[in-house]
Amino acid sequence: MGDSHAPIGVMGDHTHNKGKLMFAYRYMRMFMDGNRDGTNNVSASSVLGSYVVTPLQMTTQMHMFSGMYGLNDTLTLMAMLPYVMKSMDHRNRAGVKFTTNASGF
Ligand SMILES: [Cu+2]
Repeated sequence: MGDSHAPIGVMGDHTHNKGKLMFAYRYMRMFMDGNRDGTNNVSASSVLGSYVVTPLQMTTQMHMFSGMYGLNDTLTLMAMLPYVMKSMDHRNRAGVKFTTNASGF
């Protein structure tokens, strides 16, 4: 397909000629706050009426490594390896706040 590419962030928009390689790195950050039930906002105290712990906010970060390789002029292989880091703040019925973290490939 030559040198034309969609904007960064648009994946799978092109192929490569035989033997051509491409590597990419992307960083993504997402912040979420509050709780919902369907389309309605739900307060933390309302959640704590039904559950012993409520989430308050969460931050997700992702390092995305990807590569492409032109197997031949009509077939391109693509692989993606995301490393995700999540952090969530909580509050329990006793008013104690705490944070949990998770990360990995
Ligand atoms: Cu490519």
